[in-house]
Order: sequence, then structure tokens, then C-alpha cells
Amino acid sequence: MTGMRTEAAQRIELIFTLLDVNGNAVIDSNDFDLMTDRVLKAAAASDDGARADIRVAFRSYWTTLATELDTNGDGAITVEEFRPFVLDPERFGPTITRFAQALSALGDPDKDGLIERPLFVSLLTAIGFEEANCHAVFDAFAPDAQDRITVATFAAGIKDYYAPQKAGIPGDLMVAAPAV
Ligand SMILES: [Ca+2]
Ligand SMILES: [Ca+2]
Repeated sequence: MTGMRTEAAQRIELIFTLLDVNGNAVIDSNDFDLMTDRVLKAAAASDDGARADIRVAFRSYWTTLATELDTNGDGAITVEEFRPFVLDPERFGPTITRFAQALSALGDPDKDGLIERPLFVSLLTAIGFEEANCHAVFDAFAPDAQDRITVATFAAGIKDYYAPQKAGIPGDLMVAAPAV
């Protein structure tokens, strides 16, 4: 049984839409450059090492897509070409793990292991998620009394977001239509 849960398919279609930063219905190298710049702007408080890590992680994400999934070799990934990226965690898990670690680390520039809500929301709205949904996801991660979550919680949540068999997870709240 290697099918994808409906919730996972919705999460993946959303991430595809967000990664298509220039809106031409395919993902290509330029989209990743634009996305990296956006996220680095939101991560102004992070040190050079953490900023370099997210650059490498985004570049690795793109290189993996281009080398493994660009079946017709045109330098662009369609949504159909993108789906196996999440359907095959054995094959793509390391890329997703590296990305999850680099992104979650940007949430913790002072390196105390904790992420405050405003930076969490800034990073994820920079990627393109709806602000109200970012707050809902943060709440679902069960923040402490000072409204913080752990870096490990965020990293695990990112990996779950890409997991084809997971449903009923905080990441599903990203897919919800924004409240009016
Ligand atoms: Ca594009
Ligand atoms: Ca911190």
C-alpha cells in the first residue's frame, strides 16, 4: 500500500503552488532562487551559518527534483512530476530532512532550542502560507506558556507535512481556506 492520503495530496499540491513562485505552473531553478531570497529576508536575525544552511537545503531540494523527477528533461517540474517526491520517502527522505533541519533552525536565531510565534509566522508567510493558517499550525504544535515551540517540534512537523500516509496533523491546517 503506497497510496497517498487525500490530506497529503492536498498538502503537496499547496507546496507545489507555493514553490511555483513565478506562477508559470511549473517549478524550476528560478523559483528556488526567488523562494530562497524571500526566506532569507524573513531570517534576518539568523547567523551566516544558518543562512548558508537554508541556501544549501533549497539548492539540494531543487537538485533532487531536477535530477530525479524531471522525466522529460526540460528543466522544469510539473505537478505530476512532483508527486513522487513525497510518495517515496525512502528515496527523498534525506532531502526533506535536510530542508526541515535548515528551516526549523531559522526559527531559532538565538539557539536556545525554542521558536517564538512571530518569527515562525514570518518564515512561513515568506514561503507563502496564509498567515491565519500559520497561527493555527503554531497553536496545534502546543506552544508553552511563553508562546514558544521547540525546534524539534517544528522540524518533525515539516517532515510530517511531506509524509504521504499522515493525516490529521498540524500541517493539514495549512491547507484550510483562510478565515474571513
Ligand atoms: Ca515556476
Ligand atoms: Ca530561540
